[in-house]
Amino acid sequence: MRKQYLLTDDQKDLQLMVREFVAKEIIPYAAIWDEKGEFPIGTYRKAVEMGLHVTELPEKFGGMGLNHLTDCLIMEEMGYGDAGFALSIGTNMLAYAAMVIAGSDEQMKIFADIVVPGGLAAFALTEAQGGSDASNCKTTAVKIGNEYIINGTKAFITNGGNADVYIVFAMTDPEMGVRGMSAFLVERSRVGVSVGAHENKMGIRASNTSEVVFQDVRVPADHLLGAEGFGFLIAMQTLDRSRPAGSSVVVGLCQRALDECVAYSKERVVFGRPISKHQAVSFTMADMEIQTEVARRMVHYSAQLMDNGIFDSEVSAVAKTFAGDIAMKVTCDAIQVLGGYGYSRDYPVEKLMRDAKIFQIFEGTNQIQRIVISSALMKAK
Ligand code: COS
Repeated sequence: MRKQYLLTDDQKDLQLMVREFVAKEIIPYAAIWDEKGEFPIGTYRKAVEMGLHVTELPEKFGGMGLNHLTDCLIMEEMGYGDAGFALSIGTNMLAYAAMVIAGSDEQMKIFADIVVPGGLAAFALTEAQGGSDASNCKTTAVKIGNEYIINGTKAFITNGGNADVYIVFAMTDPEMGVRGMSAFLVERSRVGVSVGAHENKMGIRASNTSEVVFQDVRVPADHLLGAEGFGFLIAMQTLDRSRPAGSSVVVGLCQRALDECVAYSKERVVFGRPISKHQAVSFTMADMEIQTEVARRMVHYSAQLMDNGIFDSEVSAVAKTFAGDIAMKVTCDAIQVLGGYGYSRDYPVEKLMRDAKIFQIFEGTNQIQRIVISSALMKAK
């Protein structure tokens, strides 16, 4: 249900503008990007011209200054076209979220001066041995004089290979565990920053996911975000804030799966009737609609809470988990509706299923989200 009763006229206009962009610049090319496994930098530049890469960045820094809900609307439209592209562009705002939490105006300016003209940002938290265990961080940052020297390797970093600026999490005091982690703004141009292996992924293949290596990278002390020891908190709060926008991408993906099914089911005739007239198919699509719409409402609710200054990890985790889990069901059902054609790469739905899977894994697996949710249940009075 793409009915948007409660949106403002500005939000509806923006939504339409992005929908047209997606129809013209993304949908016709998504299968090619998927095949090649390459980020389409030319399309990114077109999105940059529209400011879609800096949706939430305040206008005073050159961004669009949109709120979380409006960002979610844009991300849903992008996800409708290609989840990999949507996630790459959205990762700019994931990195920005860390800046909002802990960055100074001077640091924000450094970030904006790189990203606004068309740079890409990345959020470099995950390490090979860490994954869900985010505090298991081996990257170190040692302060010498007025500089930090960063050493370590980050893994599975979205935009890792083509980012121009990274938010890097490193241990400034490894003895202190989660309280020994700090966050840094690191420009790609610094000596010692290099890109490691590129992941050859099952889905979201238009997004670049790579290792990033930091070898004796010197950054000025004023590139520390917030204070030493607050890195883990910054990381967790950033993910709380970014999960609704990420989940919007998969809501868009589910909507696409449903629209493909509706169109196909009206054309495909079996036993003398279009398959849309068979309840086995129409009820499947009704269930897809119910799940997609409930996910959308949950995601919008979590964004609206943030727009009202309420940052609730549990709400964010519920939205992320529900959207990611139903996406697997919705996209598998879409393949079933299209039958053999759904399983074929000549039709777009098998890609949607491959793209959907990551939403149960990244930004904290859905098992980790259940830790967050169940911990909130135990704490509730
Ligand atoms: N907001 C604020 N504080 C938070 C927080 C949040 N969302 N999550 C944790 N904290 C605080 C805790 O309150 C705790 O502080 P105190 O010791 O003062 O009570 C501290 O951080 C450590 O928390 P905890 O003991 O729960 O840490 P764990 O190492 O057990 O890990 C999980 C907690 C599993 C929730 C965390 O590691 C996580 O979210 N992992 C997933 C990482 C992830 O999303 N990776 C994707 C990377 S980017 S795509």
